[in-house]
Amino acid sequence: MVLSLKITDLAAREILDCRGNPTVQVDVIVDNDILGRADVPAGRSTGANEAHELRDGGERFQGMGVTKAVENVLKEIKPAVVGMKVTEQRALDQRLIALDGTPNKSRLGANAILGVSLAAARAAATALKTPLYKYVNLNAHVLPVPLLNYINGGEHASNDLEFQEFCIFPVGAQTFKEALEIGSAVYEELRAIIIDKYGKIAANVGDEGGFAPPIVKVREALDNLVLAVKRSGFEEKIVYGLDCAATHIYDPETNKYTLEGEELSTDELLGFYKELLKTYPIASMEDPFSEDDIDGFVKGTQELGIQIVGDDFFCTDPDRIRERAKLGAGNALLWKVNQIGTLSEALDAAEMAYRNNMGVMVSERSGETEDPMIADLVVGINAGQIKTGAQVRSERVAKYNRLLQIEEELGDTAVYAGQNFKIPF
Ligand code: 2PG
Ligand code: MG
Repeated sequence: MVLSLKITDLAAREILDCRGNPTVQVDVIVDNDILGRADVPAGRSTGANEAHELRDGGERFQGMGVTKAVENVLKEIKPAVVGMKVTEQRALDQRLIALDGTPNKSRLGANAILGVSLAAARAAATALKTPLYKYVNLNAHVLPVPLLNYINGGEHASNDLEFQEFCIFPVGAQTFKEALEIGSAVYEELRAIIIDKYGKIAANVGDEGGFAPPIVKVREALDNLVLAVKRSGFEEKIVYGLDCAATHIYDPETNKYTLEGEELSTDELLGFYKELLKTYPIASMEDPFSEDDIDGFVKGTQELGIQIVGDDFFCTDPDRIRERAKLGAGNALLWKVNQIGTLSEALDAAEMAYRNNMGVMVSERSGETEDPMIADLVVGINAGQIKTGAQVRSERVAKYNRLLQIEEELGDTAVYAGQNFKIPF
């Protein structure tokens, strides 16, 4: 049968994410029987400039319901896209953007729009009998270094640790598979250390599967991680990464950051980072300053000499990346599809980053489902780095397992980014 590749139907429903909050799932149907399905992730430590996530409000699910977004898919988006060719991703995304008509997708909801955009890509790949990563890019071949988030703080945990994520990068592994094996060894050493020091109740985990012990000091968290790495025997193969998520420790009224009981200026916080780098082999810091602290990002990028990743700072927005990269603010993009709201805009953001000599780290949101979409996307854009939490919660494992499949599928053509995570080729 010759396929028309036209969208013939759309379905959408409210499902739950890993925190038990509702989120949107969309089905795009092509030629009446080919299904592409995608789930929309949700953040908790969100930036002010993210595309708008439409929530119902009211009492149901503490206001977090997404029935309005689902209804928008069914009543407004469906009639506008049925009949379009599913392989015309850009035209489809542009139609969604125009239909919404607002700068931040607040009318229909970025969650409604992104669900359709991602499900369409998956339906197209399925229709063409191509793995999604290859549909995105016929030259897809880079397996990312996983940034394994083993100690959780900030808005992702119920402890008083201000920085959000303390991660290891197994850059010395030869393959993605080996990186996960190394990660697992470190994780189990860390569990033993945490139980030993803080008691077994402290080995409970945060939103992304990292431990969330009752630690306040950044150095104490890092010391535990370093000790676990030493005990694992993989010291030579590991460097460290932080997500400081500094937007959330910044007070715009005083223009200060709150850290470990002190109020710090941008320069004082920079000084704190410089001291940290003297002790720990940290290779990457995400949002070391607040989302609009351009001065902090410029100085950090110049003076710290490591990868400085912008999450809230860039919001996966090609325009913000262009403007801020010009100033030398940050040298890597945290790439989150739902910050911008369509796949093609997210692809533009990655390209904008590459053209400005920046690295790209693909990221999950703290609210995820079992949908492994970003595993295909990280390989599809040859990003070289993925941040998707610890390999002990199913919504995270889904991504890692998909990457294991992709590595096997790519066989000899697969390249593990390793030390070259910022520029993998
Ligand atoms: C972050 C993300 C993902 P959230 O800050 O990088 O780890 O958190 O999805 O809650 O914004
Ligand atoms: Mg972040």
